[in-house]
Amino acid sequence: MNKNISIVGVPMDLGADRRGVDMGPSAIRYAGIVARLEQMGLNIEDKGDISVNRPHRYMETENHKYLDEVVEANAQLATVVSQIMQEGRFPLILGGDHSIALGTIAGVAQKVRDLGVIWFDAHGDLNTGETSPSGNIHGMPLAASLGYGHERLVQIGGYAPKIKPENVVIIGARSLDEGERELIKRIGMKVFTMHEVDKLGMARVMDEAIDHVSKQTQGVHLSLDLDGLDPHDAPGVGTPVIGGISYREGHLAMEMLADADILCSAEFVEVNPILDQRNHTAQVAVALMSSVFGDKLL
Ligand code: B3U
Ligand code: MN
Ligand code: MN
Repeated sequence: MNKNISIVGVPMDLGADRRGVDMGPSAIRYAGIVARLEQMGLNIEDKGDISVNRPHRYMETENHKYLDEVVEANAQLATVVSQIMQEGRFPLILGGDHSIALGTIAGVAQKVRDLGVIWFDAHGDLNTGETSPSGNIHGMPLAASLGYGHERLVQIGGYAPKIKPENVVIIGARSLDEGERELIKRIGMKVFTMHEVDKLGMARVMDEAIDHVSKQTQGVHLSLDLDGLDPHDAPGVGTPVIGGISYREGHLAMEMLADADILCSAEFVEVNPILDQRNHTAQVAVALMSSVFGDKLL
């Protein structure tokens, strides 16, 4: 496990078209992420936040809200993330809405050819401009990283595609749009919906998921959307969906990832302190991060 971690915040909410999630990085820092990881003996560098340009009026391009701004911020993020990788450090990215996965993955995949991805989410984030019911880019980053969608999203970082469908798993899905289901079937992607989590249990799901993403890859990126968890445990998210992963299952998943020692990068997204209860969701994010970096109960 890489003990040198570089934190980057991305105060982005334009991909969700809802205020508040831009304050996610502050909420997670306030919940004590740096001190917690330092207590575990890790070397932490906090690089501060990427600057996100806020337009003064609503903008939409072909069913993509705030396309220019989302592309701009993600191009910046990709550069920062690839520099961190180049220095041999582990990028830990704090969101911000899930559109920031575009930049994180663009930066990581530049350095790790054949990158695996574990995507915890209630949603698929596999929409394109054609299939999106909302025009919100936070519902599109996984599709664009696989090479589907608007050319400007697909080409962030200057190359495409970043990842192959056979190296990706989604865990916790329970709200997939019609176009997303079609894409999943067409490209044969592995999805552990809540049905599989209920039926097999999180331990078996994680065994299978880890096996799946690490077979033909040199490193694995963890993209964790807090709305993958149940809204009881993570209420501070913009699009909560009932019936999600419990706090305990989330911890088990993170601990199994730490034991497998396969991660090269991670991001924790969609924490919205405005919708939260006394910063609880940010505290949950910090607890999950400590588990994924190897915090042990004993
Ligand atoms: N699939 C819907 C809803 C959604 C996606 N991601 C979030 N919500 N957080 C969409 O708008 O693409
Ligand atoms: Mn998401
Ligand atoms: Mn989601």
